[in-house]
Amino acid sequence: MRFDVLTLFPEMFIPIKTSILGKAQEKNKININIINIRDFSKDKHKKVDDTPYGGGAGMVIKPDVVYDAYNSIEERNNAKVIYLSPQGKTLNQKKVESLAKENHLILLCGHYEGIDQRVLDEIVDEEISIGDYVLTGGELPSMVLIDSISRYVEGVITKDSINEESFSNGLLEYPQYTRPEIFLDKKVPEVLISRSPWKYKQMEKKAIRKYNKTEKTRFIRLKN
Ligand code: 21W
Repeated sequence: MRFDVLTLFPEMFIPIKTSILGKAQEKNKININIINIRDFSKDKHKKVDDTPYGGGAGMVIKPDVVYDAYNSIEERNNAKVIYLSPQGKTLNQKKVESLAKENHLILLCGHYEGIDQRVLDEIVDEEISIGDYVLTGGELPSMVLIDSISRYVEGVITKDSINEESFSNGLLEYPQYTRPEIFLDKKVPEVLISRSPWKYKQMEKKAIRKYNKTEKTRFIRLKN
């Protein structure tokens, strides 16, 4: 999977060089290319925005600069262009899974009061939001997209980890325990130490049935 990110703040993407996404890039399972929109300004002061027609507060990113940044990406014809915007459709696991089937995604990050509509109409295929709260820009949302999609790319995480969450729709979780057996007078649930995987599976199945019926129980409760 290849990701090209168009942004005015390339330094914000340093974190995705680490951990699982860092490893995935080293192993060439995913390729993340950050493009600084400002590099395509023709202005001597590297200006990328201007005041909005019709007035109002803030600035609008100029269409030609974004268009030139987009056109600098080679082999862009088979790529899907996603504009991260609060007006977009809210991301969910189903959407993540379907986007993971693409080969090449171009992620356009907005800022300020937005990007001139004409270049959006020209290059954007899809508009995505990550939830109903206001952020300062599309950078964190684009990293959320890269992170969630990359999990589905062959070789990034184990198949067990993907299946664990697909079977449960990502909503059903159970509490986890490790040593020590007693912490602050609290004992690990007996069923987990009694080495009775059968008994545990029964409880798990019961919890899943309950979850499917009510869609409320998101935690398997273990009795002590
Ligand atoms: C916040 C951009 C508010 C635009 C017309 C006139 C990307 C985001 C963002 C931001 C506005 C996402 C306006 C969840 C988010 C993002 C920055 C409103 C004002 N329009 N998902 N004035 N939340 N946020 N524009 O904030 O770019 S995906």
